[in-house]
Amino acid sequence: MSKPPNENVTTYKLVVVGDGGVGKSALTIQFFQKMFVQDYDPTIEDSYIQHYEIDGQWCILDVLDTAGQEEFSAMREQYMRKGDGFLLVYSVTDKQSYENIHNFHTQILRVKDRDSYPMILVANKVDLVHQRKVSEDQGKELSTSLKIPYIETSAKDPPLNVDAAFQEVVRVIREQPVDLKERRRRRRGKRDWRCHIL
Ligand SMILES: Nc1nc2c(ncn2[C@@H]2O[C@H](COP(=O)(O)OP(=O)(O)OP(=O)(O)O)[C@@H](O)[C@H]2O)c(=O)[nH]1
Ligand SMILES: [Mg+2]
Repeated sequence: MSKPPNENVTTYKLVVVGDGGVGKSALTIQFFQKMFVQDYDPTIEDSYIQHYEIDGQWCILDVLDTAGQEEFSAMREQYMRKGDGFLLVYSVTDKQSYENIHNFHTQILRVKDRDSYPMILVANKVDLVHQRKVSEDQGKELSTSLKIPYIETSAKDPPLNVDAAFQEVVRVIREQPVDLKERRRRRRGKRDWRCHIL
């Protein structure tokens, strides 16, 4: 990997959403800190920022790890408004978390007032093969109906597709046409949430 450039680079605000316990924090921490968090400590809101090179282009990834627990759902609209791209995460061991993906998807489109928005569908915990309740076919079926890419991940060591999931959502954002105002905002890298500087 080459050195991060000194000049301004584009900032992408990524938001990790999904039900409580599906592994949003485990995926985010595996991506940023290269370690697996075994314990479940429900998140209120955490954020991480780091220079990152994707497809030979440097950017700043500003990732918000959100609360899945229902009691914090009032915060959703606010972070949805600020995200440039979303990882919609469910656990393959939890059918309800798969069914709830529709709600997150619909709410993001409503908040953004758009017919489509950069998102990917993340099927996590695929290492738990014996506890699996949602098949790969069901995952792909959902991703096709939502018209977003599908990826299977495991945040557990050795991780599977964790870096690939974050990279993929950036690719989807980069493929979108962006208006000039939005491009300037991303270049300024204005932050709206508190972060852990790594
Ligand atoms: N086996 C396995 N366990 C995982 C994986 N991802 C997360 N876990 C475990 O699942 C539990 C919940 O993970 P978290 O990352 O805290 O879940 P979360 O989605 O952040 O939950 P909230 O913060 O409440 O929304 C923890 O005990 C993790 O260790 C995975 O890919 N495989
Ligand atoms: Mg969490």
